[in-house]
Amino acid sequence: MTLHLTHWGTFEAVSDGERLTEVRPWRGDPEPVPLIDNVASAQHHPTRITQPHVRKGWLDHGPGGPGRGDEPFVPVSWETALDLLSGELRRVYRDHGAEAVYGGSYGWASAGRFHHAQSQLHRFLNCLGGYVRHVNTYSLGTSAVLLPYVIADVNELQAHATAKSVIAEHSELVVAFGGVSPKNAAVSPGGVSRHHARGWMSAARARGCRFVSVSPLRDDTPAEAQAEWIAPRPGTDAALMLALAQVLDAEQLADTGFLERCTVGFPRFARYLRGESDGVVKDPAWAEDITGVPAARIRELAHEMAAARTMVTVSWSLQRARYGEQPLWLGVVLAAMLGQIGLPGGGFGHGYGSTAHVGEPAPLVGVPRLAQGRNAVATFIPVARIADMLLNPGAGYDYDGQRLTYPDIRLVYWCGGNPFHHHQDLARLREAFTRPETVVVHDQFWTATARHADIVLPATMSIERDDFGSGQNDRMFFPMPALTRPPGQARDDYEIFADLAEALGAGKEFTEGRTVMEWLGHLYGEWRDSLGSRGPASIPGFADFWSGEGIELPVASEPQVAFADFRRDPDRHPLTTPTGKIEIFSSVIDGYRYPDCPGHPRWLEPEEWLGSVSAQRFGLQLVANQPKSRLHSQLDVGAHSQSAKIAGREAARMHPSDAQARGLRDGDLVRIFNDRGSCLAGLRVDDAVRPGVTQLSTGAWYDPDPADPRFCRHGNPNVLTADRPSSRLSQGCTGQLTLVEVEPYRGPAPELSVTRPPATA
Ligand code: PGD
Repeated sequence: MTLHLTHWGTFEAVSDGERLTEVRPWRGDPEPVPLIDNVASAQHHPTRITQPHVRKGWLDHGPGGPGRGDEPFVPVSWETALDLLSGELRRVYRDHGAEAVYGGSYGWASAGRFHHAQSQLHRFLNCLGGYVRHVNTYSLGTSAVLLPYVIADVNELQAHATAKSVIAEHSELVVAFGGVSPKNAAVSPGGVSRHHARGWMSAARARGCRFVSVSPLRDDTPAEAQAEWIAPRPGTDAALMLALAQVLDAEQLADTGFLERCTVGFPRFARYLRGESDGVVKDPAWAEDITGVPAARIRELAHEMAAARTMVTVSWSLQRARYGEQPLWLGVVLAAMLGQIGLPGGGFGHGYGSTAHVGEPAPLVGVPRLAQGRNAVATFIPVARIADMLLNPGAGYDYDGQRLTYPDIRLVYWCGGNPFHHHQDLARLREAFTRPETVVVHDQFWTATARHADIVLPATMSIERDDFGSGQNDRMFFPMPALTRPPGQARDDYEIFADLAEALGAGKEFTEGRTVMEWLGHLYGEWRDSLGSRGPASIPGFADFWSGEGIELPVASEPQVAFADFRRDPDRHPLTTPTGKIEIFSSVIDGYRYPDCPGHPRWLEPEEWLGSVSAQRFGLQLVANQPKSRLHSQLDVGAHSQSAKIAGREAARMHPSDAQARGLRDGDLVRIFNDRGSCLAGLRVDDAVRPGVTQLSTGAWYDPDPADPRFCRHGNPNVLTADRPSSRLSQGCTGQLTLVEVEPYRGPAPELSVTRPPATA
């Protein structure tokens, strides 16, 4: 049995050299998840890319967009593919410069530090002169910009979140806006060794801690928490939070001492709460109209929060929405008003159910990583502005207090991500993808992104290459020796870039003359030397590490309580915000004069919610959340992912009352639609979904109808979502919430093409 790390867990496997013949969860994992079943079952699927391909029109007529996504591919040899690609890179860098190359290449790729796909791509492009990069993520694009103004850098906040063990021991009440989802807490970038998604909640519950889960989906918090379920209209959490704050303020339940000592701007915010600035008191009756949550329950909840050691936690999903800054900021404000920030089990958390690593003890030392070199290009985009950039070269836009200009991109290079999974309004993205002269993709599978490229190069899966890995805030550092040979002609991204770099005269700079194994030994050795006495008691040499079962990294002896130092002495331990305090009003943000993100949090009415005019035509709020049966779009053809489909389509859930009103039954094939697009899905009728809501997770591979790319035959919700930013401040992705309508799909179900490779010529 050999160990292997993935973003969704660690497994032990037996292989016959070509395939995994036995896979079982790592014995150290207390809560293993079935997602590991996707790996072996997907490896040799017909959609695996096993040879380089070039789009026929590109091969025949040279660079240019028309036909991308429609035309067949021509299988070519590695020699031809690398010749064509190195020639094209040479042309674009020579004629248009590095500013014309988009190498942002967002995506989770695979676990493994050395073969991390973006690091490889960025290092390669830096050797050629640089590239236009992206900033922030689809996960946390809004938080990353807002939180440094309000409380802390988002990465610091996550890495040093109050430990789950501290919550289990001290919290009396956990109010979870967006829930504490066990499916999301099963994954973490870089990998998970021991899952702890449920155990800490059972322990807290056994001690008498209560959980309140505020979400349109009951199962956003696991059964172990025995949570009270409060289901406001989706997208209205800010109104609910304002009303909770209003009760605390009006009934003198707010901790004025903490507000004075540790925050700035409460008086200005209080004028808004009290209706002094706009004539509207944000009381529970006001919030009931917006949220649908009874005013009496809001009032009581505010009392309960004030009377208990309360953790206010906000999921990442809440900020992945229009005006997503507001509920996030209000989570901090509520926690500040309760005055418990910095106390064990109290305060504010962000993402306990959004990824495995939040609330885990932070290792005291990092693990090795491959240096990416220096990017000579300063131009960047906020990650979710990809379609805007490709469609509007030279146009200006706002971001985080700056006025920026979109570059004129001629070549797009993607490695380790799937924009035709992760971006919103896929028909618009498809249009945007016709603009560059050349699109290059390395992937393991014929994802929709690969199908919308010109040059497609087959990459190895992590089980097919030698690497080592460790997840964020994870204590284990594992060797990851290859488990099987790669199928067909698939190659490591590293080898592909090494050959291209050689052809372009940058071979030595890229490889530094090392093979993969030499790199692993070199990086490990450097890391081991750099640690000195900070490392684990005895760190083995590379040979012993490679043949061993992983190293346990040291963590602090005391579990973390976020902001404890700051609370103790805010002057000696100031925050990194502009004033060093928690900012309830931000004069810097106020100074930007963005109507969609003013100087203190507010209720801002989104374009698409159940109270808006559009809801008369599209009466259901689509929640496009993270899938349970796979990570994002990865290994969608794998056995576990496929087992959750209905007649091969992604499953959409809906409350029985909504199904009945539309004449729908469990198992029906349905059409979900709005003005942007439509998709098929299989229906699950389920009272765990709030009435007025339908839930369709992301990640079904986009399968556009040849006659209408706005129609996805498979169930990708991003044909429906809007490509609208959270605000001009953060320009974050807002894929979580969209208005739709659902009807029975009449007529024969169209055949899926996405489970077959594309046509070849
Ligand atoms: P993945 O499916 O993980 O999605 O978007 P992301 O692009 O990260 O894509 C990774 C791709 O990399 C896959 O195609 C995989 O095959 C490929 N790959 C894996 N390993 C390697 C490798 O070693 N080399 C190469 N060359 N390729 C590799 C995820 C993004 O989606 C995220 S993080 C979030 S949080 C967003 N969430 C939402 C949402 O809530 N709602 C909507 N509507 N949309 C979202 N999109 C976002």
